[in-house]
Amino acid sequence: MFIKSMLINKSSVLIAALVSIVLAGCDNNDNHSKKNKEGKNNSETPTVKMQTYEVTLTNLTTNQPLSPPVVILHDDGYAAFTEGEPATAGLEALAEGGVTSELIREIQIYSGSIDYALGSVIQPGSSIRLTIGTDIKAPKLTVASMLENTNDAFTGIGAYDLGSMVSAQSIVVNGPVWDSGTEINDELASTIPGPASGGQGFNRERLEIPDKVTFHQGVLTKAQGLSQSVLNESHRFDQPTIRINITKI
Ligand SMILES: [Ca+2]
Ligand SMILES: [Ca+2]
Repeated sequence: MFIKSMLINKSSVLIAALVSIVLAGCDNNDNHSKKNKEGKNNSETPTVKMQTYEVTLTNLTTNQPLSPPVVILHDDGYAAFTEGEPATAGLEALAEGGVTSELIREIQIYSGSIDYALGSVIQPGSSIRLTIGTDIKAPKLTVASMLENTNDAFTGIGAYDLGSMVSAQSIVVNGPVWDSGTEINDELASTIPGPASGGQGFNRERLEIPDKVTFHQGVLTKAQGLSQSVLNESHRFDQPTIRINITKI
């Protein structure tokens, strides 16, 4: 099952985060990781951050649960993904199976300044709110989450500049859908990991040509003539698919 495979693949950091979600009994959760310039990981040391942001994520789709989102505040040197470029191993795992551990590992080895928070699954029509702090004066915001009833689609935003925000200001940003370019959109029961099928998610051996991140063209489904598809009309989506409300505290 999708959730089961996610748990198996999570790092201890993520498992701890999931446990804290259960214990807290709510959908809000924080999970910070700060790197200093020497690349040392200070994630286990609670510190007071210079500035804090509340990020509320809303799933705008009809029947596409969004996998646990990774919310990242970072400096100019980091990019979780770049349109037109091949996906990183971390993005591939997230986009194909909702697996966050590899992307978090990439964050933790990044040598610049970076902080992240990890959310829980966002069901269609639902929202979650995360709080994330940073010492970066003019941070960029990246959000990434898989559309679970797809082969390798993910939504979010990449390196959105928060540098001009002032305290108590709120903004809204809508996120499109990208195809990670790491798996063919065959929509087979065996390759769709979400509740639509429970097939296999992440598979490094399953490739797509061209191997690059592009805007997603949408799922076809049986109704659109793809007879092998396990998806139906409810799994189709329009852009945008995620609404991101950002408040600087
Ligand atoms: Ca694809
Ligand atoms: Ca793959």
